[in-house]
Amino acid sequence: MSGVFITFEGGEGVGKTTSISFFAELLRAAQLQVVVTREPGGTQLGEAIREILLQPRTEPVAAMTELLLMFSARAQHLQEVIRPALGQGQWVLCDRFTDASFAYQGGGRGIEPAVIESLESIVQGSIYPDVTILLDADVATGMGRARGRGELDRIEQETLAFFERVRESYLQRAQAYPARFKRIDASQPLQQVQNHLQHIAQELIDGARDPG
Ligand code: T5A
Repeated sequence: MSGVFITFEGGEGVGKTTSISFFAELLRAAQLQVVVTREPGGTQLGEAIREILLQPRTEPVAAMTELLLMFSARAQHLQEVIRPALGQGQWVLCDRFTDASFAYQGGGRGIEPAVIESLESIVQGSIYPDVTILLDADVATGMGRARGRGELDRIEQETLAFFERVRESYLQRAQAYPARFKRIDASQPLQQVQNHLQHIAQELIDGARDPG
């Protein structure tokens, strides 16, 4: 694997989609080959699973069902998109990955981290993100932005306490893996978030050009 795998994480409405397209443009301007993708989704099958997962439903969805659907979509995504792109030396920018499973299904729904770690190892093999950009904002700020976009999906309809647990899990993971995580205060104005992203992109571009 010679490419670079970068994931963007954070709670609802923190600005991942906005940030990922800005970041992709910075890398493309440096003549790098970039693939932008997302989870759940990124393949035809994965997008179909995404719809099942996010559509509001009358029946309660079991936490384990939710987790397994996330990993089903991920298995397809790894096989069809992520592994081949990394193998060709491309930079893969992914809007959410397995840290989201630890935060939402682990922290949010209460599934034991060891269960998620087992699936992570079975599904991903040796593929782990090189860098994870955590856009962190207080829950009210993120949910306010998410609400501004219209109707809330099934997961967005969860309680504030759920999203507080999600945020806490992300922050704990950032602490546990300080070399991989880069935390950005996403409650700042967009220009400041983008300045920080620019700094991170430049460091990565310089590192790739001069690995020694
Ligand atoms: N999920 C996912 C799991 O539970 N487990 C898993 O394993 C995985 C992979 C879908 C859901 O799936 C769950 C988590 C999610 O609930 P999603 O669609 O990626 O995942 O999640 P969302 O958080 O809903 O993504 P969004 O696209 O809705 O939000 P973004 O991308 O974080 O925010 P964005 O960029 O669309 O910005 C929202 C608004 O805020 C503005 C933007 O212009 C936009 O209008 N904005 C700012 N405004 C002011 N200041 C800033 N700094 C701003 N940044 C953005």
